[in-house]
Amino acid sequence: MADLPESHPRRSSLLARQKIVDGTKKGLLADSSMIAHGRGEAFDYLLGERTTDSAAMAIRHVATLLISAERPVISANGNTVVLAGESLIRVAAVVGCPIEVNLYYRTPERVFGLLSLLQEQRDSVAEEKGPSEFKGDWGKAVRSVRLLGDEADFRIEGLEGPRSLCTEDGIGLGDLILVPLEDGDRCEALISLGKQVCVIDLNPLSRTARTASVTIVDEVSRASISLLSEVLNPTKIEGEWDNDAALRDSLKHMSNSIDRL
Ligand code: PTJ
Repeated sequence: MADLPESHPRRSSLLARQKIVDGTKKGLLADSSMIAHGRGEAFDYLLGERTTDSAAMAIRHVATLLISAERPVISANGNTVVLAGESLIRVAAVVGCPIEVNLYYRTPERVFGLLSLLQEQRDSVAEEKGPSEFKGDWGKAVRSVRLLGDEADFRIEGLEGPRSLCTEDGIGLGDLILVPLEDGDRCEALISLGKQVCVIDLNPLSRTARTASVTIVDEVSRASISLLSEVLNPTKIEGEWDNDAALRDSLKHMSNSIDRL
C-alpha cells in the first residue's frame, strides 16, 4: 500500500482492508473475517464513513460507563485487534482496565498470535508521548494494561463449545464488557449473566446491536479513537440511555444516504 496517495478518497478504507489481508496471511483472523469486514464496510458506506451524532453520544455514554464500572473489561477478537488494537490499548491505559482476547472461532494458535500482536502494540504505544490531557506516567499506565485470554479458566454460561471459554479475572468477573464486532449469542449470554454490555457494530439491525446495553453504530477504529477522547474528558449523558432510539437514528442516516445522489 506504499503507493497509495494521501489524497485517495478511499484511503482509510483501503488501508483497513490491507490490515485484514495481512492479518489473514499471518493466521490471526477467522476464515470469515473478510466477510464480516465486507458487511461492515457496506453499512459504513451508507453511513457516509463518518461518526453520526447518535454514535458520538453512544461513545460518550460508553466512556462514562467504562470509567464508573467496578471491573470493566475490553474484549477483543481478531478483526478488532488488527484494526483498532493500539487505540483500545490507549483507552485501557486511561480507564485502567484489562483487554481480553476472546474469540468466536477460538484456537490456541490464534489466541497466542493475537496476544503477541497486542503485546507489540502495547510496547509501541508505551513509547508515545501520550495524550496531553493524561495526568501521570503514560508509559507506566500503558505497560500496566493487562492482556488476558490465554488462561481460559471460566465458561460463559449459555454458550456452547470453545467460544464459551474466557478468563475469570477478565470477562468472567467483569461487570461491564466492551465487545466490538460481537456475535448475538455471546452478547445475549453476557447480558443474561447480569453484565452491562457495550458493543461497536456497524449493523444496527444485528441481534448484537439490538441486545446490547449500549450500541455504538460506528466503524471500530474510528469509534476507538473517539472513545479515547471521551475517556480523557468524560461528560455524563443526562437521563436514561435509549438504545433503540440510537439504533433508529443510525438507520435513518443510512436510508437518508439516498439524498447524497
Ligand atoms: O476473531 P473471531 O474468531 O472472534 O471472529 C470475528 C468475526 C468478526 C469474524 C466473527 O465475530 C463474526 O463472524 O462476526 P459476524 O457475525 O460476521 O458479525 C460481525 C459484525 O461486525 C457485523 O454486524 C458487521 O456489520 C460488523 N462489523 C464488521 N466490520 C466492522 C464492524 N463493525 C464495526 N467496525 C468494523 N470495522
